[in-house]
Order: sequence, then C-alpha cells, then structure tokens
Amino acid sequence: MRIRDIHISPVAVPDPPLLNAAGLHAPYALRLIIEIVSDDGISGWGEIPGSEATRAALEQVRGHLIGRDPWGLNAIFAELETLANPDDRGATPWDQRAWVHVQSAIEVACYDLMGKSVGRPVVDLLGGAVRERVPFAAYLFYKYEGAGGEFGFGRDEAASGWAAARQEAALDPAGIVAQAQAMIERYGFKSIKLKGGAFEPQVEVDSILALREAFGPDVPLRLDPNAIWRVDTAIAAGEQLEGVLEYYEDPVRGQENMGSVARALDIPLATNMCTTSFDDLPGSIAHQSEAIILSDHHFWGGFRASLDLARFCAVFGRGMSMHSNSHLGISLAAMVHLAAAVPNLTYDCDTHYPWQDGHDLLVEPLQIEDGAVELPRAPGLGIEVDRDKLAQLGANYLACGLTERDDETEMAKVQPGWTFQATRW
Ligand code: GKR
Ligand code: MG
Repeated sequence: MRIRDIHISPVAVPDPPLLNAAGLHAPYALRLIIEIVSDDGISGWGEIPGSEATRAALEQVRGHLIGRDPWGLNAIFAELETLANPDDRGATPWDQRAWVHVQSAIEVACYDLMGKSVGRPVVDLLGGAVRERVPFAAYLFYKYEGAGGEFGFGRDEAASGWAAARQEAALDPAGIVAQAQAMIERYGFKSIKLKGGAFEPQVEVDSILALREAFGPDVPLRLDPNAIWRVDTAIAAGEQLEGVLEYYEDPVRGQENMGSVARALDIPLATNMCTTSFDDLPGSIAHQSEAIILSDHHFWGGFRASLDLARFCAVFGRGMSMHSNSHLGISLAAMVHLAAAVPNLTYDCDTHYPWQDGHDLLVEPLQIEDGAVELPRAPGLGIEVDRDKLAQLGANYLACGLTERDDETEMAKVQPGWTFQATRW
C-alpha cells in the first residue's frame, strides 16, 4: 500500500465564548483535518488544532509522504524530523509546537488507513483494548454569554451550550453548579473539571467548594488555572482544597514552581503545561513537578509517543490522565482508541466535545452516555466522515476570517485593553 494523496482542510466549528487564563474563545474553534488516501482508494483521517503555522508545516511535509508506505512510520518520521524545526510550546494554555501536531496528524490518519486495510480497529494496532468504554469528565468553563461579535453566541440557541455560567453569574458559584448539573444530566459524567484562571482565585476556590457541597465526595473534582497563579497564591488556594480536589492542574508556571506547590500541599498536582514533551521528563524527575501527566496525542506526537509516555508514567510513579482542546469527532475517536489501550490511564479523560453541542463532521457522531464513550469496533478509527459537513465547516473557516487561536484579541473585544499575563494573581 502506498500513499497516493493528502488533503489538508482547515475548518471552523462554532464554539461558545469560554473564558480561560489566556482570554476568551472566539466564536469558532479552528481545526485541521487531514485525509491520507492510499493507492487502493482507502482514506485515513486525522484531526489537529487549527493554525496557519501548523498548516504550513503540514504542507511542507506533504510531498515527502506521497508514494510512501503508511506502515513505515518510523522511517517517515526519521526523515521528517530533520525537516522540522523544534519550537516552543509558548505560554498559552494550549501547545503551539508545529512538529508534534504534524506527527500526530500523520500518525492518526495512517493508523486509520492501516486499520481499514486489515479490517481491524486502531486499538488493536495499539496492542488491544484494556477497556471497552472510556470515561470522560464534565469540563466546566466560566462563560461570557452573548460575546463574540457577528458570529456570537447567546443569540443562537442551538449553539449556546449549557445553562450558562454568565460572566455575572460566574462570580456566583451557583452558576457553575448549574452548569455542572446540566452537563451531568445530559451526559452522565462522573467527575468534574473546572477551568480556572479567569477570575480572582477565591472566586474559583468557592466554585469548587460549591461543587463539593452540591455533588458530595464521590464526584472527583479538578481545578485548572492554567499556570496563572503565583506560588503563594496557589498554596493559599490549595490549602482550602486539600481533601476536596482529585487533582490540582497547573496552578503555577514551570516545573520548579510546580514542585514547590506540590511539596507544600497534600493534593496531587497534574500538568499539561510544565511536562509536555520527552525533553521535559528529566526536569519532571528532578523537580517532582507533578504526580499526574495529562497525555494528549496531538501534543505528544501521536499514539505511539503517548504509549511511550504511559510507560514512563508507570515506571516513575506518575498517574496519567488525558487533556483536550475544542475538538471534533475524529479527535474524539482517536482519544478513545488511545485511552482504551493504555492500562494506566485510570482517570476520567477531559473533553470539550459537549461545548461543540452536536456540530461535527461525522456521519454518526460518537455519543457520550453515562459519562463514557463506547470504543468504536469498526475498522480503523471506526468513524465515517460526512463530506458535506466537512465542506460546511470549511466554508465557516473561510467566512470567519480567523487563522490562529487568539483568545487575547477576543477578550479585548469585550474588555477593551485586556492583555494576557503569564502570571496574574
Ligand atoms: O479550551 O480554553 C481552553 C483550555 O484552556 C485549553 O486551551 C487548555 O489547553 O483544556 C486545556 C487545559 O487543560 O489546559
Ligand atoms: Mg490543563
């Protein structure tokens, strides 16, 4: 089997105005869809966060993939690595390196292709499933109802998401509890993550305490301020959350600071910001910066790299969980296959999928039921892409004019003069 063609499609999916440490989500979340077509006419699909920089990197490697055997990923990556410039993940909550995204897009599409060509699901190519259902957590956000300009939400009922924690109501923890109740009622989630870093730390601590009060000790809770707190702030907040949080995700920036917070508190720390690549692993050991690493096949360079990370976590006593960004069903399917294959991924995974509220490019979108997604068992990723929906999301991309995620600019539209600060409180 040889790779005959590669199609790279930027798409834009409606996204509510969610708040985070870097600002506000734009009315559309950007994704890149990659289709790798074999010489016998099979299509393999991959999906990664959208960005013109990543798209340019993918275009750059495209010519090197045509004519290659999709089963020969080691040789392909060895060659491409010499082309790719190592780059920095940046200070934002999301990772901005191009090469890991390119690797992930190619690998997921090739695994879909390989699985389809031999009639086996991707999970089997990863060594087989250790679970048939993958549990996910409710992912709560403070939200700006009605923001977003011309394409804004709050006007569009279908896309307005959940009993919204409005900006005003967000200061009242009851708004966050209502959002959690709405999500749990619809999807049956068994654990809850709150995206913090948007308001004064005490506001967010109070929201977590209100969630504990509302849901009791059997529903695990997580708080993620995306590294925007100082060490003293994180410790003061954490002291109120000992015995309450399942884990405390990236309260501070950098492995050294994370190590200081970890030593001061009796709460496991987790990260998708300070230990995000294999180069960071020696620092993770030296600083004992976290107890749990949030894997992400988009950021760690695909499935096999994520399995390597799982082995590291098992050997060095780290727990492993799974991070997400706004995404569509190809990414969700890939996350589910990976999560089903990792024995030591014992936490409910993150997903933004409910916030997309049904906007997807699959013929049959995957369902979250009773807090979990059933592992697709059809060959490859076990999904079918609807080309009309893909075209519609591609048209959104052209119409919306966004080319990179830029939460700071979006926030400045509703709070003029607002700027991102790497450490705010
Ligand atoms: O969607 O705003 C967001 C999140 O802040 C996302 O970008 C983060 O990467 O969910 C992520 C996290 O756990 O840090
Ligand atoms: Mg995080």
